[in-house]
Amino acid sequence: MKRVLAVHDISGVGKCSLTVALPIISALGTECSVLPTAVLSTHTGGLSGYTFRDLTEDARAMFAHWRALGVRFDALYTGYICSEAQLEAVREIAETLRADGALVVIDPVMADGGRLYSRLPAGFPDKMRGLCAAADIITPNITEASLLTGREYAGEDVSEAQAEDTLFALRDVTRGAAVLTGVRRGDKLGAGVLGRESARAEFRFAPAERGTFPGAGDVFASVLTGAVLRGRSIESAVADAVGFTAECVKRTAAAGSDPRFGLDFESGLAALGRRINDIQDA
Ligand code: PXL
Repeated sequence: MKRVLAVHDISGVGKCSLTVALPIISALGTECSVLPTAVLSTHTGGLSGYTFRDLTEDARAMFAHWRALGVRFDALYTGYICSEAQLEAVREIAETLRADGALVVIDPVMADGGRLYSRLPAGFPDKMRGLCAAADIITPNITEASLLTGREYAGEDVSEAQAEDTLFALRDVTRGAAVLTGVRRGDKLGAGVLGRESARAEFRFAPAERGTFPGAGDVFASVLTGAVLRGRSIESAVADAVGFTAECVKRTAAAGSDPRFGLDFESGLAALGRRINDIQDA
């Protein structure tokens, strides 16, 4: 079985980060080891009064212990990182694992809706660009893409042509493939992907719901990572991730639950696991 090292926070309530990555990657048949970046009572998106324990000091020591034990990782998958010092430690870990031949997936979680997440310092996007340079796959949303490429943020409504331009600019930020999330087409929402050697971007869309859904980006990137590790092409994995995330959003909206507390991904997990695992067996 392959093993991925997931580097995200634990938000105790409000399904995102590790509470999403662990079950999804496990359901897709890959061992998910974790390096928690911070422990919070809830995520910081639209919920106030959360507790926050920064685990920056633990990152290097945890990784050093695993090296001493001879633990091997087939992939690194990073998300919410909470300080510039932690970004630097994670960048070193990414370089080390990459030299070992691991797949490096960087979700540059730092901003949405045109704004940097609260608590993150102004210099964060520049340093995040350094981490993306070590990636095989990066998965920014439109705001994060503008921060990484230095292109102006002009709102969430981007044409496919603009999204393709952005994907080409993003590919200069990484050594790998670029995936852009949150791309709209009419009343649909999806993602674009530009493979390392591709001459053209490809897009996948699914019906969208109104409103914002914290944690949706983590669901998307976790499915993408799990699917690629099971041997799916990046384009197929993007299609899997768009389809699954849209189903979760639809269920959550239909249930009328408060979206700040996360997506109903659990109800779809068994079917997702069967689909990806069956394709492997076929
Ligand atoms: O889902 C992204 C995310 C992850 N972790 C924390 C967050 C957010 C988004 O707000 O606050 C702690």
